[in-house]
Amino acid sequence: MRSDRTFTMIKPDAVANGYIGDILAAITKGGFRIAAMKYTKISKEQAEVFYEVHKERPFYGELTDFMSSGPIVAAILEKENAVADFRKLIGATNPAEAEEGTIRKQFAESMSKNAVHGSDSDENACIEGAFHFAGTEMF
Ligand code: IDP
Repeated sequence: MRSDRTFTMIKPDAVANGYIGDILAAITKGGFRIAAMKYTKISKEQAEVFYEVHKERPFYGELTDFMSSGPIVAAILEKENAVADFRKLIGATNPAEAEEGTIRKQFAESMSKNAVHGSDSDENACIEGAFHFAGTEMF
């Protein structure tokens, strides 16, 4: 995947709370073009693979249970400087510390149920995008 793309998920809490439309609007207003998108659900096993880097962290079980607990929206987003600009748009991991106007400040419930995922590097954006999408599903 190119360096002008990042990967996101609207997490199960935000989907259950009815925020898909609001979050997609914020993403579009933030200047991102949707290159790929799907409404889907991941299994506990898939969540464990996706979040393998956090395997040793105390919240790994909670995180993978949560991410497999309900449907998500997965998407690949395109914009110059996509990874860094999207991390700025979503705000800090803990919504209590996120800046006003950020997606997590507006829509997240807690540190674990924090509404959205955003890749933290070009390399991870590429790996995470390929986890969810075939080349023929990216436009
Ligand atoms: P990020 O999503 O802002 O990049 P990471 O540190 O990579 O944050 O953590 C991945 C995800 O794991 C977070 O988005 C959040 O859902 C969850 N998480 C992180 N820290 C905690 C914690 O201390 N307790 C529970 N869940 C956490």
